[in-house]
Amino acid sequence: TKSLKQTLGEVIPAKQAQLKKLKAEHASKPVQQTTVEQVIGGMRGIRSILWDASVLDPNEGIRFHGLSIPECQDVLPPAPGGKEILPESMLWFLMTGQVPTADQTRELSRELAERGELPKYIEQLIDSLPPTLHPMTQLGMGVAALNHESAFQKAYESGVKKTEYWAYAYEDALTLIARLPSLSARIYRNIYRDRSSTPAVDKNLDLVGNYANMLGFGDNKDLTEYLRLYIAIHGDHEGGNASAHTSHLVGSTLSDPYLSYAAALYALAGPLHGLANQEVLRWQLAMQDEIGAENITHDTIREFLWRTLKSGQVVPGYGHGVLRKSDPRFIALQQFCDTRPDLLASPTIQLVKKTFEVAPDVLTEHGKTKNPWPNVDAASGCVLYHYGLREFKYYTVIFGVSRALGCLTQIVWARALGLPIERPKSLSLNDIEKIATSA
Ligand code: NMX
Ligand code: MLT
Repeated sequence: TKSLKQTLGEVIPAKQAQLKKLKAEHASKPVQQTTVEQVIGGMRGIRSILWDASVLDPNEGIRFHGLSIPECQDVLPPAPGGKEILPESMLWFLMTGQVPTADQTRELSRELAERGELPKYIEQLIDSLPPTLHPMTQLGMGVAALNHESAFQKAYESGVKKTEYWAYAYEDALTLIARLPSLSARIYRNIYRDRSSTPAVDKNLDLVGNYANMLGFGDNKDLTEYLRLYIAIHGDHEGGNASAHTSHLVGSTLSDPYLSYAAALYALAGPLHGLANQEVLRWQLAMQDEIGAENITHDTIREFLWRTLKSGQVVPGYGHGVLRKSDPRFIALQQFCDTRPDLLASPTIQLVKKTFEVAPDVLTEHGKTKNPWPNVDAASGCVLYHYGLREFKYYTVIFGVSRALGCLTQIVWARALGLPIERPKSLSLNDIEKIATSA
């Protein structure tokens, strides 16, 4: 069977030809007109990034190479004996646009496991950090330091031709994805558990099988399946979200994939982006404490929501920069719960469900957010919490393991397509005023 790298090598020329034709025949065609509101409003809706593997529709949510989440669940191979999408099969699909066979997926799992051990100096670096340092700060540091072995950086220094960059970016992408579980598990063990008993990477396990094992939850098959699903469907969310957009920008300077993804992780660590899954749990537990588990009703939740909003805070897990309906990732994670009686009986999961029954109305009445519906973070943490992974400051690290799939895929493609350094034009406030009033 063909490897991922061989398959990728075969699909690259057609995309290169498509890009060349676009450049030659349509370079000056306008894509849209930019408004003042977009320039001063976080660039919302400006179409300006080439990102091939996924597109976000405001109403339908994410599609990966044209497939919705349920369609991916139908065709992308799970683990032997499992049901949920393996992140390896999602990675293959994102990279190539082709659905891998079960054998190809297993080969990729093996390749990742073979690359998965951490170099000693990374272990020493992570072990030297204070346990009070946020797990996301530690993750970014570890990822950046892994560039000590960057194949891309070495190739650049040795004068490799631009047309070959993608192959070295690919090597870094695969090694980084392979090492994220051991790096992330080491951070978890150092901060919250005993690291001395961390198992080594098992060459016969898939990426998440190893991750769950190293975290200390390998015996929990349901949690392992949940992590597979979570990591696969969080893997990419088109190119405009803050972490994807950051990795694309930093990668465009020919900074190597490790440094580019470290930068992305620090965007993910903001509470309006990936840190929201930590915030949702903190907020839901504060709600439970304040109201008292026995007094949770739609009315008491409604009052708590209003208190949050009136104190000027956002309701974490709700709203979105693009989505205008419930996030299909939220729905997929809820469906995972719906098939398991233990999850349905969990007080935290019930609280999340009950909050969902009230929050959209409250947010609509509040009248500020353009989208009163839940995003993925509203659901992702409560299942981890139920299964005993209760240290919610760690949750964004799992998001960080996942988002590498999409960000690193696009770094490889950006090099394959020879995309230039990004350098948009900025405007001063006076410039914008002049443009606005002269029209
Ligand atoms: N609770 C309260 N207010 C909100 C919320 C919310 N959940 N969402 C948006 N708003 C406010 C927003 O702060 C803004 O207020 P102001 O005019 O005072 O600045 C107003 O509504 C308009 O915002 P929108 O245009 O609807 O949203 P925007 O595109 O600017 O921001 C988010 C999108 C996701 C940053 C925003 O909805 C939010 O802060 N949500 C809560 C945090 C969250 O769940 N983030 C996770 C996103 C998903 N992820 O994984 O990254
Ligand atoms: C994401 O997954 O990146 C978030 O939903 C945020 C976004 O798409 O803007």
